[in-house]
Amino acid sequence: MEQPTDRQSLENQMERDGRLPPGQSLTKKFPVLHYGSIPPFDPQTWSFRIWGEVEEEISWNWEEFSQLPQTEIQLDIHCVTKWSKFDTIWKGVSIHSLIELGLIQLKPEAAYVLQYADGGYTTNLPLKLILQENFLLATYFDEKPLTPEHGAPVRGMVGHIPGSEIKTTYFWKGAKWLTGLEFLTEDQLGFWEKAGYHNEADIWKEQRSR
Ligand SMILES: Nc1nc2c(c(=O)[nH]1)N[C@H]1C(S)=C(S)[C@@H](COP(=O)(O)O)O[C@H]1N2
Ligand SMILES: [Mo]
Repeated sequence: MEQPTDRQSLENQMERDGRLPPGQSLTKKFPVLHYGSIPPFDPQTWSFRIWGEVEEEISWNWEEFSQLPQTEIQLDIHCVTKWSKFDTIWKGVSIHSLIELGLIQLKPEAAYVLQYADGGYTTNLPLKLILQENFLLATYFDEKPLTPEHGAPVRGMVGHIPGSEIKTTYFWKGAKWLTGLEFLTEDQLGFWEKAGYHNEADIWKEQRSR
C-alpha cells in the first residue's frame, strides 16, 4: 500500500512515531523567519571569529572556513512559532570535532557560548549543548550551499535527531549569518532570550517563553 503524503497524514505519522513535540505542527515547506534584513555575503571580506574562554583567539576567512572538516546530520527542526520540518539534511562543521582536532582549545572555565550573527542577532546556549552532535555550524542544506534567506554562508543549526535522547532546543537557538562564537564563564542572554523567550527552550518541555 502506498503511504499517504498529505500534510495531515505525515503529521499523524510523526506523532505516532513520537517525533512531534507538544504544540507543533508539520510543514512540508521551509518557512523563512528572521528579524531585520538579510546581510550581504562577500567572500573576500567575510571572517569567522572565536574568542573568550579559549587559549587562542581564532579568525578564519571564508577560504579557511570552507576547508574545515565537515559532518552531515539529519535533523527535525522545531520553530517556537509552532512549525516543524522533519528529516532535513545539513552539512557543516561540528564544534566537537574542532576541539578534537585541537583547532579550538577551550579554557577549563568555558561553560556557555554566545552565537553572533552579522546584523546583530545573538543567541546563547550552554557549552554542553554546542558540543552535542545535533549542533552544527552548517554551510549546506539538502546537499546545496545555504541560500541567503536561510543564513548563507554559515548558520548555527540545532534540531532533534530521531531516537536520540540528547537535549533539543527550538530553532531560534541557531543563528543565521553566523560570524562568531564567544565562549563564556557565565551565561549571557541572546536577542530573543532577552525579549522573554525561555532560556532553555527545550522542545519536549514546551519551554517557549518565561
Ligand atoms: N541572524 C538571525 N538568525 C536567526 C533568526 C534571526 O532573526 N536572525 N531567527 C531565528 C528563528 S526564530 C528561527 S525559527 C530560524 C529560522 O530559520 P529559517 O528562516 O531558515 O527557517 O532562524 C533563527 N536564526
Ligand atoms: Mo523561530
